[in-house]
Amino acid sequence: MDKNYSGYRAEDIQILEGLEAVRKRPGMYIGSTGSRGLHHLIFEVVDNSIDEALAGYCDYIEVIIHRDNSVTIADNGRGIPVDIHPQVGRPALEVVLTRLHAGGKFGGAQYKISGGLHGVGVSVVNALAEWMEVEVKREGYRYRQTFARGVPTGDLELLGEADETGTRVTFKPDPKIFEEIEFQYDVVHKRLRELAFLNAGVTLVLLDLRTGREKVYQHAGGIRDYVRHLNLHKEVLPDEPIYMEDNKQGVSVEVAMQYVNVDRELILSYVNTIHTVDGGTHEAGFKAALTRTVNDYARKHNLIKNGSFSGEDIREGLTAVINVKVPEPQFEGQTKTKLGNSEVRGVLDWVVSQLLANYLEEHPAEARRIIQRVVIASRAREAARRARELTKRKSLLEHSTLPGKLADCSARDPRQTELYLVEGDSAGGSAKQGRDREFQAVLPLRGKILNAEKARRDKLLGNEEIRALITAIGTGILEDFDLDKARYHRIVIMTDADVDGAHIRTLLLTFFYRYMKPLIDAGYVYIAQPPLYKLTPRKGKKGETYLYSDEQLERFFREKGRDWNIQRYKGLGEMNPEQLWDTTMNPEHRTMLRVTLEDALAAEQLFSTLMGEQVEPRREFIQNHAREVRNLDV
Ligand code: 0RA
Repeated sequence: MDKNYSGYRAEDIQILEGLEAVRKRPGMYIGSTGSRGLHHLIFEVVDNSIDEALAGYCDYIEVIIHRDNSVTIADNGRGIPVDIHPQVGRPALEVVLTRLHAGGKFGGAQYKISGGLHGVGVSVVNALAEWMEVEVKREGYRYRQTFARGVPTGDLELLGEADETGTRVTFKPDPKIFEEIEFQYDVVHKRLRELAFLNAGVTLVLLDLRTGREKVYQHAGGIRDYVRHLNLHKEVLPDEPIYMEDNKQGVSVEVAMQYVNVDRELILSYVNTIHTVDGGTHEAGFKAALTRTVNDYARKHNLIKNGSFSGEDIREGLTAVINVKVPEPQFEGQTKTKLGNSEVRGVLDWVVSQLLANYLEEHPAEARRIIQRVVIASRAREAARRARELTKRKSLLEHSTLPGKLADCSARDPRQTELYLVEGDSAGGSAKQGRDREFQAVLPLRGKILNAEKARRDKLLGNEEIRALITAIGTGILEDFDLDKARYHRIVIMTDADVDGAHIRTLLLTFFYRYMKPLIDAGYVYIAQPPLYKLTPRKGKKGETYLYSDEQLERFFREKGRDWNIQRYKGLGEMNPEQLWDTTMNPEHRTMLRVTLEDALAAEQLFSTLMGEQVEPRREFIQNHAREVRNLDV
């Protein structure tokens, strides 16, 4: 292995320093050494394959998670070049894999995925991998080179002939760098599905050899399919999403939109396949054009009497996906998820104004129904405003006393405090006893909390559990929502690992999504991770172990043998207060999942399916999930 390597030159020392920097401060390159950073390794390589697709050379990408948590990413792109790099005097592949930012220098793709944490280059992945193997098929031949922690363990080898082209990267994350090296199927699944929506015509495949799960993602309809997917099982308007596509000033623009019969607005925007969570100039341009164009149309056809519709009224119930490709994106904000390029605002404004006006003129029936929907939204908002003024805001949302069931904490700085939402009074009791009263508050919630789908605002606010929840959190809801009034910056949903627990979690997430969405955007909502198993040694030794997933259990037995008694926790109530503290609430030992907008959205969609007005999908769902839904009491 090492003996094949031809030794150092001045060049190599510089390279090592580069990759050494990556290993010393990995967070600077991939954000973190936790689960996010770990998964970023896969996505970084996949982004390179997507770049090949954007350049028009690749339509198939496969991700394989192996049993040892190594991963293969294979594509049918052009393959990483292997010719000798003129300045460096080494094969281009080796240069790309061992030098920071070397990838971009080779040109090719017009819209290289770069910015934020993306586009740091495969060399960063190589530096953070215990080992890596890269295989390339190109210009009739097959090549291979291997690396360990970013350093070549041999020269580029010629393996034989090849008809096709492509790149296959396999690597194992370095346990010396990452806190955990277990990839999560769900995280990879979500990103690949998203990429398939954003890149119509590219087939992505996920194969998890640890479980045998396999999934193929392919969406000929692109972001139109994305919008259909987001609106699944809801009443939609128009029947087919409105689709706009154009290219101006080197910026490619794609927008799909459709209304649903739910109050919320959902705009997902992407720049070079990166989800711009905080929006930016592309979203601003889209919104400006949408408001102006709908108002212009309504005026021209006498559908509005006087004044104009507000942007909020026009966007109520709207689902839109914006997908732009920008040659040199500038990302702003703390999380680098806001597009800054000012020229993009004008491009979106122009494209959407033109194409949406065309659509409305060519589809008068649909246009009329959309305006009708906007009129209703605008009347409802006006009525709600008057009602609020009438009651002089003396309502429950202000100055009301904290609910009696809330066991509050003593600290008052919301940045330090957390609120546990616990299912049932018995688990609530354990949590109250087990918590740290200084900064942890507990609010027990009863089983059937609410039906946020059918219950509209007034009824919802009449529900006692919901009122307790709203007052405890302190922010108010909907247009009265004020993030600064949040009494806790961590709101933790803690439910049993069974069907009822999943049900309550879905209900709560749906509620947060629809009525307190900024709370999710701010990253304040979490899901507690209580253990599934407790293991105690059989032979009177002490030391118990808690395990949090079936995979962990399987691995534990592989590594530590079977000499343990297993207790499967059916509910939080089975844990005494100390155990609950040790395993689930103590910040030093616990893991919590931070809820993303996507998680909340998925919950809301599940909820729509189960509780929505469309009967057929609900029946289908319940038939397909008969076992899990058996206990569901909705
Ligand atoms: C450098 C230059 C070119 C392609 C790539 C790298 C490349 C990297 C990866 C990583 C995974 N899959 C990949 N596919 C390609 C341009 C190649 C050319 O101009 O022919």
